[in-house]
Amino acid sequence: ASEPDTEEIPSPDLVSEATRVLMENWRGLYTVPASGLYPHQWSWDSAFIAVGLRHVSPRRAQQELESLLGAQWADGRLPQIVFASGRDDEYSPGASFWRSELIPGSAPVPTAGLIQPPNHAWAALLVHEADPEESRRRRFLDRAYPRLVAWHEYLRRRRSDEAGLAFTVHPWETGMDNSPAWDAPLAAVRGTFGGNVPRPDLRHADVTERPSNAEYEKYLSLAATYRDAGCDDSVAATPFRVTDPGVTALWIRSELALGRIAEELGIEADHADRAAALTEALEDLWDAELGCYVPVDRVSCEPQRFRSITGLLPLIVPDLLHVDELLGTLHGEHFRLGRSVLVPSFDLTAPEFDTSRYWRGPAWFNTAWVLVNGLLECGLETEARVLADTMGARAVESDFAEYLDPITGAAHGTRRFSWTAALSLDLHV
Ligand code: 2M8
Repeated sequence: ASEPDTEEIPSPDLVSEATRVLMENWRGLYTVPASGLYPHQWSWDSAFIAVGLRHVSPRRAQQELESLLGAQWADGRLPQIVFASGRDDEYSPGASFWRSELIPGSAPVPTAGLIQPPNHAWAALLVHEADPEESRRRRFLDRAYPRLVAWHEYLRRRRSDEAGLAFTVHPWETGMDNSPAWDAPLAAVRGTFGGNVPRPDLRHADVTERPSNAEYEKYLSLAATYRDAGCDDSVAATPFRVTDPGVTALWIRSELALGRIAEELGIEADHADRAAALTEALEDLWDAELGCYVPVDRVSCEPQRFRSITGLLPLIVPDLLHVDELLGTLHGEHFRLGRSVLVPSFDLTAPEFDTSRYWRGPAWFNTAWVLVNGLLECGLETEARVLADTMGARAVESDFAEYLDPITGAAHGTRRFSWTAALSLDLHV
């Protein structure tokens, strides 16, 4: 008798519906994270979106990254947000807050001055691999490579501490805005924004799901301080300064991707050495007792000793020293891989854990996608497949929710969210 055929057949619903979400959110040269709540182009969203878009249209996926790279600053930074014109009232802080045109060396288009995690070179390589012929014909990598190198150079020269690890100067830069890991560094920030906190986001999302007004006061005050220093890292006295394992892990993965891109272009470069040095430095963030990597507050010099999703993302780093312990943490009671929905963004057993408030517990599709790649890196193909399949099923069932309750699977945040669609699609074609 022949073996039962257990091969996964991609669900037609997922592929066609995810594609539809990506088409709805496409704005001609880039994709918004979601219409309504996020009306501009976001940096790490764009890279994640390009990873999915490459299966629908390799050309659009290239354009997605090219439009972000086109907003690069003279110092190499890729901005957190590239603002669409005429939408200033729809999102805060917008172009009229940043006034980036007044800052020397800013982009030719209005942008925020902050950054987001560096997943772009990784995405560029994946986009190239989807259709190398089209990529070569359009000289995609030839044009992207120098800009991606300049981006990493910005992190290395302007944003690195003595150990060589990049620091973030705002919770928004980590991509995990209100993670409990930022509570203490944020509490130590003294500035406020005077109580006048515009919250257009609350027109599109429930107040219990978004960061609080008190947090927004600090966010705006920190952003204003950085802006008023001309976003100049050599003079900005940033009261928030955090080294983050997730940011570091994505940087390493992207540095390795740059190495592959350089090879494709026949360029000799030392990306592998850089990645190795970063991998070594990452070990400074290891917390043996918690069994995961932890962020460090560079102002107080205190490690932020929580088990949060950012501390698991190093699973994507090849030759990681503590891979077995990290897998133990992912499977154990704090994250319950396979028994919770996707992977919670924060320790299920911690008092700070919240099932529905943004980055304080809910399960996100981008971090699940990173961990699928992490499990693959560890050779755990079956587990990676199970997590990928759950992502696909949950994405469709939740109408591509921004995030989920990690215990019940209830949908939260906005719907028809681009990276939910893109990354679920990526794992099912
Ligand atoms: C969220 O962050 C923005 C600020 O950048 C916000 O709260 O308004 C985060 O989930 C971030 O990771 C994401 O890039 C952004 C857009 O999807 O939304």
